[in-house]
Amino acid sequence: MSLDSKRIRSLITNMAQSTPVQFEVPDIHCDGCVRAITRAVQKLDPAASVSADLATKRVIIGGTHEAHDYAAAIEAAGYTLQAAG
Ligand SMILES: [Cu+2]
Repeated sequence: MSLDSKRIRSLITNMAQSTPVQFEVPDIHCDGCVRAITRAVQKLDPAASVSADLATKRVIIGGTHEAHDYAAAIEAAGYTLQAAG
């Protein structure tokens, strides 16, 4: 899994920079994915609130890190992001 940070950055420019940040993650298909994404984000930012929703395939993160850092953490866990909204 290689991180395409340029692509991530271009995704982020289309998103609001304030928290909570919201990502659409179409690869979320079970509770295991929800847990994996939650773990990946909280490994980066233990204090973050993470709401990964199986039904809507959205991840909403409240925390102090930059949106692109959260995006990179989720992609590093093996999930592909789409711009939400
Ligand atoms: Cu899964």
